[in-house]
Amino acid sequence: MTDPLIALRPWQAPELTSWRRLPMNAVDRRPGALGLDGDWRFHLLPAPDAPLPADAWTTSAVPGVWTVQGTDDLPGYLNVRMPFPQFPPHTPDADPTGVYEREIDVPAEWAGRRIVLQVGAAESVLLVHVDGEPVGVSKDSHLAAEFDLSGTVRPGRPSTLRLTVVKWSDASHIEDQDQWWHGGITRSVLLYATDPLHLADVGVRAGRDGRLRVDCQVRDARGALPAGWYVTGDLDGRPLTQDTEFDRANAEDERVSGFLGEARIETVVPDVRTWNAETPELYTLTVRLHRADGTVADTATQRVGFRDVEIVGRDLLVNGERVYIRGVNRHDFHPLTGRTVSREDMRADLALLKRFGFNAIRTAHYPGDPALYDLADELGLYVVDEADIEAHDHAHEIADDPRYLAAFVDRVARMVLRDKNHPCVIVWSLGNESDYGANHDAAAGWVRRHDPSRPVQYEGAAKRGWADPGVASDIACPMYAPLEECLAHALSGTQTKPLIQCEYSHAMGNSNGTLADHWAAIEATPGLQGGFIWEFWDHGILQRVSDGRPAGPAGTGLYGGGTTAPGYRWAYGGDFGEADHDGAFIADGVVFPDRTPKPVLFEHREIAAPVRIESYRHEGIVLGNHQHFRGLEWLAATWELALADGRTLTAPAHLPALRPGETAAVQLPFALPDDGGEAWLTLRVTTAEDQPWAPRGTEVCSPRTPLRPAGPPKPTRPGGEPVRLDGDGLLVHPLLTAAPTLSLWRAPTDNDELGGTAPRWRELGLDALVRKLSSVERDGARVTVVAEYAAAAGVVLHRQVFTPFAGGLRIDESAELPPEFSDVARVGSVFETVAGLDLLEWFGQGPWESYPDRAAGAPVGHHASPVDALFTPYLRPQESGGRHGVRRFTLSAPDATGLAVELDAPRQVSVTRFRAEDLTAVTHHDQLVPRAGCVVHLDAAHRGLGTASCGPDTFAAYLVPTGVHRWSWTLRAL
Ligand code: IPT
Repeated sequence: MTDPLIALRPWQAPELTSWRRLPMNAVDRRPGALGLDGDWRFHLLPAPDAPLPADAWTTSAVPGVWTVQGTDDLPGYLNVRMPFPQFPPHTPDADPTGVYEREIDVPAEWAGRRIVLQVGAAESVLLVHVDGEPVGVSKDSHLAAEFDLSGTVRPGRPSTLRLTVVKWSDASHIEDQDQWWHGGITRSVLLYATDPLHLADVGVRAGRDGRLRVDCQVRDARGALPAGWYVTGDLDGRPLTQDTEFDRANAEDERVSGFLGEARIETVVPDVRTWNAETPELYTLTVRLHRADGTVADTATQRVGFRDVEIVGRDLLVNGERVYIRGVNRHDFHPLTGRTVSREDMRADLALLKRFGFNAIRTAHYPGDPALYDLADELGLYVVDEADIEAHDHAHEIADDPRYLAAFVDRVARMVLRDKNHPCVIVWSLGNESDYGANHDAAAGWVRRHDPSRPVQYEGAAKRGWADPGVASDIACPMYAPLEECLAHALSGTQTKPLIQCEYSHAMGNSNGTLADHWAAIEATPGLQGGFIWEFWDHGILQRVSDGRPAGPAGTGLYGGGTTAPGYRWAYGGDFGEADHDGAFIADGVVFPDRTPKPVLFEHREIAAPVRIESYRHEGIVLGNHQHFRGLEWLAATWELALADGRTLTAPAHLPALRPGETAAVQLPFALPDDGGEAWLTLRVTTAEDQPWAPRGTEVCSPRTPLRPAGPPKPTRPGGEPVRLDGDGLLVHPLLTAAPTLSLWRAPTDNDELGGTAPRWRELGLDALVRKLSSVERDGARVTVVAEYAAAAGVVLHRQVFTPFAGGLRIDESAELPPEFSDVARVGSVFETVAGLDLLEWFGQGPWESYPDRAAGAPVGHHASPVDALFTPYLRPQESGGRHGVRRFTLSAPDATGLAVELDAPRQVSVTRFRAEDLTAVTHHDQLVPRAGCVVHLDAAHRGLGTASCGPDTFAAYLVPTGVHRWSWTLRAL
């Protein structure tokens, strides 16, 4: 006989969102539950209705996705386009279907109890059977599905539980998020038991005025509620009782026939400690459901944060404060499991975000694991909770398709029902990139009735016009809007909603240019309140190069510091043989796949600095507290003074007692030496005590200010070795293996490629400059070499004047860029050194990578790094490793021999093992072969990074102008 669940073909029935699934609720049943995670019997069918062979079982780890567990159904990456051509709600016949089976031993003492199966998440359709009997169906891949097994399993006896997971379904069309496609059970499976009389849901409202309201939904699995039940509770040990006023009103209400099973607890907590992202104060609430005889039938425990969220005018307020939203979009991702993320991993994600100054996440583009919200409550992060709806490829059809109406409302409602008690959740999001239609308004209507305490946002609605996004959005939340448009809106006088970009500053490859400019504008412009960087992860899956397979969970320990062990690589789109894919667009996060921070995080940390140097005047340094809720007492600090003579002086700093928004002048602890040299003051700010997200002593920010600009360069004494040139007029120098030549090009970043700049560079021929010597003139010891660099677009004239001095050589260069050479990558010199010079020490910005439009996070000081550690291993090799504002540097061998370079002005410098063409010749970091010597670039001008892979390019101020560029430097042997 055909299985009725299969006969129903629920994978092609969008109207059917579930069958016999229990309503979603906010009661945490994890404590005391029977975990069913571990190895399950597994078989992968080619289609849901294919016959299941009796043998041929393998095993599969639950939770996990079979796409990284050794099956032939591998991960695939497509952003917008669906991986199959069928229109919604249709799916391909070939539809991988995982059948998971295991025995469950239901404890004998559960006899008479209500027994519930919870499947944490399965993508995309879940069919449940027990002992061959159909139990239920669920869709909505990132929320749990619960089924009542009370009548089906027999306590004390084993039963066979089968979970069938169908990969492609009508639901896939609304789960078309920009991430890998997988199949499997991605969150924990568990079984729990309650008394038949139970808390079906508990809803908590807790405001900053200390008001607490707890609404309990009470049900009895046997049907009618028994007489005499009641609830009690306690909040951090303070007893709470049922609100009799509410009972009376309920009983007198003619609309209510009999007593529906509602009870309320209401109280006011005096002197309440409010919750916010800076001081996430939590209370523990326990709610007990009693039988008439006073015995406890059910208990629910949860943490409560007292806080308000409201929109007043065009401001989003948390506890009355207009907080900046320093957010990031976070997906569920892990380089080994694909999608399954442990609680420890989630904690590490969020702790890292806190350490780098973030205070918000958007759960792009579906609700996270329940543990994520517990952690955000605890660590202090605002959450925009997003429903699992992205109809991207067929957005327009689906947003108004009544067949999908139930799914939209169901997904949004289930998220709200589950997460409503978390103080961290400050906004509900109706989903992502699904156009805008009646289905959205229906879902918005449900939320507004059920939870009027939080705003709703939906980017697609805001597309209608930021001033009036309609019923589906209380926030103007565009994505990748150019800053000037945001500013124009905020200054237009027509703005009615807070403007908080749901996605901005696309972090693909070497990116996030102009982030500091965005924040300068946000902090200066009422109506602009922040945004969410796209995105947290580079979704590179650890892949064995030999057979192209995902390493899977066995790959633990095969990566670190952003790169992989030899023989492995970070796979991106196309690496699993997908016929159609979107390449490295999946690698667009602020962390590497192993959560190693990319340089942008240091930039962000500084932009978000809680304490800042407002100004430096003769009377001293003015410090300001830029937080919203707390003082500076949780911070410790040290002054650091970097001097041009090579010294760095330090002194303890005493942070003044400042309330949010306050400033105070403090005395400068140093006297400046009277050599007239450049001097930079940095305040190193660290955590004074252990924080839940960072140990004591963790750097929080390092605001800085110049105290004295650079003086004129020291005169050089004439003399030195005569200049040696080869027949092409190229410098011959014992420390260089390649003479300094003109460089106008860089290995294109993802922004350069996808934003169209790099294709234009190739048209101009900048990647294939041909040098031709024009003239060599000698004037005493001084030699002038003029060369032409020919590209398809024309010719650039390059002049080098070599002047030897005692102990070194001075090189004055100029390059004249005709108008055809507009917007090039760089103008500067490139040369290569002998092998063995493996340590770079520099005076300039650092220690991390910085570029002209991403240099706010790198203080000026004396820095040192092994050359190999300077390079950032972006997944698709590209321009990397630059340091901005370098005044001078040495490159040395362990025996202290080497070379020293002094620049005429702070310049962009990079020292790596790779020529630009080495980087462009490969597609993955594992294919790079480091050169023995160093490739050194000194740039008179270097183009900003921008974010044009998805969003605005850099600003005009960061482009390389045409015309004449001049730069000078000296080269000495150490
Ligand atoms: C936007 C998506 O919302 C996000 O999921 C991701 O794809 C991002 O872009 C780019 O990485 S949608 C895009 C069409 C602007």
